[in-house]
Amino acid sequence: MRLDVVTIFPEYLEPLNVSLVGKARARGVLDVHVHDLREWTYDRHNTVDDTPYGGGPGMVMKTEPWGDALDEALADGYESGAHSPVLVVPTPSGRPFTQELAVELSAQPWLVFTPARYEGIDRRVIDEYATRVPVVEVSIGDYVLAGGEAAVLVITEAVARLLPGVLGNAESHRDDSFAPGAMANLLEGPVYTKPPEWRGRGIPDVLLSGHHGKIARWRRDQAFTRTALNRPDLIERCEASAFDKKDREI
Ligand code: 6GU
Repeated sequence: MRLDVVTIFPEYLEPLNVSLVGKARARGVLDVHVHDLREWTYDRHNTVDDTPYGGGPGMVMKTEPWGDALDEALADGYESGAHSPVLVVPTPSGRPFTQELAVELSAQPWLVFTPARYEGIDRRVIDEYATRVPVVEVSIGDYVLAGGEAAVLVITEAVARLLPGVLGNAESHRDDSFAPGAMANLLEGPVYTKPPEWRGRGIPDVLLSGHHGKIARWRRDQAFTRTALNRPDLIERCEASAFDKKDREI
C-alpha cells in the first residue's frame, strides 16, 4: 500500500518510522511519502493560509499550494506504478472513523492524506479532487484537534495493522474490540500474564483451570460487563438474539 501525506508539519509524521508502521515500511508492505506543503508556496513567507471569505475567526488553507502539491504527489505515485488513489481528508466534520472504515481503507492500494491546520482547506480543493478520485472525509472522534496530523497517525496505525504480513499473528485482530464475530460489539476484557502472583494479586482461577469452555464464557462475561459500564450504547445497538440467558443475568 502506498501512503502520501501532505502537511505543513512533516516532522509530525516521524512516528510513521516507529513500531508497527515503521516495520511495515521496512518490510516494503507500506510505501510512505510525506510532503511538505510549503514546497508548493511561491512567496517569501511561504504562505499557506488566508482570511475566510464571508468573515469569521481563523484562517483557511489556500487552494494553490494544496492543488500543486496533490497534483505532484498523484503524478509521482502514478509514475511509480501506484493506482486507484483514495483521498482521505481528516476533518472533525467527516465520517466517523471506525474499525469498519479501517477495514475498508486497508483494502485500498493507495491513500493520500491531507491533514489541515487552521479552519480547514478551501472547499474547492476537495471538490476538485472529488471529480478525479474517491474522497472520504474522516473524523476520529467528537473533539477538536489543532490539526489533522494526529488523525493521520491514528488512521494509519489502525489500517496498517490490518495489512497482510504486518501483525505477527493473523489471529491477533480476530478478537479485537469492534471486530466482527461472536464478541461483536463487545469490548475486550482484562488480560493477565506471568507471574501468577504480583504484590499479593493473583490470576482469576478460571484462567488457570485449562477448561476452554469455561474460559471462553468468563471472557465473554468480562467483555459484557466492561461494555455495559464503558459503552452502554454498544449493547443497545445489539440484536436481542446476541445475548444468552447468562448475559441477561449480568
Ligand atoms: Cl480528523 N481533525 C481535527 N482537526 N480534529 C478532529 C479530527 C480531525 N477528528 C476529530 N477531531
